[in-house]
Amino acid sequence: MCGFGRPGRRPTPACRSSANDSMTKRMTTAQATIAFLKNQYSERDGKQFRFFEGCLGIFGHGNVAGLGQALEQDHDWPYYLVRNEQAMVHTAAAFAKASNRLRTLVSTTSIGPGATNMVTGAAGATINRLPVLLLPGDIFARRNVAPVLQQLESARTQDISVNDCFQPVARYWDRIERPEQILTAFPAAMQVLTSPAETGAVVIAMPQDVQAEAFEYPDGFFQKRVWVISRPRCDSQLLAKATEWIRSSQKPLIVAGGGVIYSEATEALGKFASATGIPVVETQAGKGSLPYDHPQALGAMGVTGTPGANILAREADLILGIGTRYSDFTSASQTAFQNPSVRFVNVNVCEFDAGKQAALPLVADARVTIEELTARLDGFHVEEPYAARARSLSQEWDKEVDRIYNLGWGPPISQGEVIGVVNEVSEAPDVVVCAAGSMPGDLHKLWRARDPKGYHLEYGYSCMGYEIAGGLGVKMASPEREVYVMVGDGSYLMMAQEIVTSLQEGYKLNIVVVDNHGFSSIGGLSRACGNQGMGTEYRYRQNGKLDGNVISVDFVENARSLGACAVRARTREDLRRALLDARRRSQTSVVVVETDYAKRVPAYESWWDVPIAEVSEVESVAAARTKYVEARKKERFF
Ligand SMILES: Cc1ncc(C[n+]2csc(CCOP(=O)(O)OP(=O)(O)O)c2C)c(N)n1
Ligand SMILES: [Mg+2]
Repeated sequence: MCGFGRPGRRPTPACRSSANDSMTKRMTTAQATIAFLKNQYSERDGKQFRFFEGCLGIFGHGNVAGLGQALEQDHDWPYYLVRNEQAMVHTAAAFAKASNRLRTLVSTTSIGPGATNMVTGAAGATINRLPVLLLPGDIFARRNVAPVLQQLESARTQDISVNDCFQPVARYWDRIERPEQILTAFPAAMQVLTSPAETGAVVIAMPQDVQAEAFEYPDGFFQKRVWVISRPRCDSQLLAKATEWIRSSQKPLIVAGGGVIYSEATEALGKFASATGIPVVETQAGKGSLPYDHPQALGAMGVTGTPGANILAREADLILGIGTRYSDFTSASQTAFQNPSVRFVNVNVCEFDAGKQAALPLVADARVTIEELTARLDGFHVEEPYAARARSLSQEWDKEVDRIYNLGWGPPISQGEVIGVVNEVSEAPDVVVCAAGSMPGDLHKLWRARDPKGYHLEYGYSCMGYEIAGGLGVKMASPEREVYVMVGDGSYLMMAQEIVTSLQEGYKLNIVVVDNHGFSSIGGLSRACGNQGMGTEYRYRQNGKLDGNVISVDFVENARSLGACAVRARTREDLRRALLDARRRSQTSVVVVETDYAKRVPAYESWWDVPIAEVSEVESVAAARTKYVEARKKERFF
């Protein structure tokens, strides 16, 4: 392969074939990048997918003449112009999540601010274990014209740019200083992106000059390559031991995480739970693992969990954690599992997660392991009193959801009722999307999931602004489903601009803006910590304080100005009607509903560690501290 190992960067045009006779093609780094990416495929269970369905981007001088040129001359690979680089990464991550990580989108930016705008999105993707490929432009490798526009200068080194900010939030990070480096960088990137255990944000910084440089690339680089996503099986001795542990348990409980859904193990889990009678609770990422009315389903667990799930977790003597990272919201800051002799068995493709909670680690794919456990546990069933207890807790919860859905509060109505109306108007295959504020907790508890892909919460990073951008990614991945984006007024004000992209591309979203004039979530938290909610409501400054009149933002006019169809709903009936109208429409629609800031869904049988000031002259803070110190005593080490 001509050009390899040569000190010079430009092979001679005559050099067309290598010693083993493979042909080469003279292309720019950017052209070769696009040609490579288009030909990558994933495969699982015999089904193949084009791994990169297209490229999202915003051009600037750092990519327009390189990647921009390559994308423009290529007509059979979609390019999507978006409005904000952070949003673009959320869109790509949501697309990947909705596709069970079998497909994703590429993101290209200019250098400088365009690039660093993606850092938040990259962190979100990595934390949520979602594959996204980011190609930020970078400063000249040639260096002679430095400092270029938007370059970070350093007196210490010339080998630095703002793209180094991506290092801690990327699962693979690289910078292409010579055109031939992509021959090794991109295959390595693909390896990480398609590994269920390793995946996350992959960042390949592309210096502006190198993007435009040409090289004799070997044809082999552009041939179709299929990355098989396997279903690894675990060590058989550990599996035998896990079986023994489960058989000898009195109160086993399954914690279903995102891995159950990504592995498409939901059906297998349903059968396993039916056969063994073991109750199932779900994390945010795992919600939808079972339909809400499955006999063994106890719904959400942890800080935002249902009473039944949290009571059973507290008492369980064996936790079978499948595809979960055990975030503090799941473990209730390590207070969830109080049985002194509780043991953990973790099924996880990722060794790092499998070992958490001092568990017996079954490092393996969720689906095949559930199937193997089902076979090995043949004849095992939890005892009837335990099964009956789980059943009755589940029935009680169902009544509580009905109560909250039909509260008859206001107007302004309660957030629980808004969730009820959206749940009732939406159909089984539809998707609800949310990320930050008070809604994720309420949705986790209250949403009646009917389809494994129907509940899309970004709660690893809980990033305000993910909602609309993420909704767009979900719709791009599943255009046949109606997508319901639930967004708080705070999140909407942070990032609503992808409404324009949704209209541009004809990807219809149903957006519900829940307007409570501020941060109901953080306001509630502030008060729970003994404070008075300073800085958590949108109010005018008055006498030096932010406690004047409510700032009313006209979200209807705002959404209309972006081109969406928008209406206001005051009552539950208004909301239902508006959502039914939106369903019939083909273009993005926004329904704005005012809710009562203070009418919250309670927490049930759980706790979250948010440290309270150890010393304070404020009585309520001191009181909160006393309670906090007491509650912390329940935190356990495993
Ligand atoms: C990017 C980002 N900044 C800050 C936060 C911290 N935070 C979590 S919820 C929240 C308020 C959200 O307000 P809104 O969207 O109106 O939802 P509400 O709390 O009213 O339900 C804030 C500031 C965050 N999660 N993400
Ligand atoms: Mg709000």
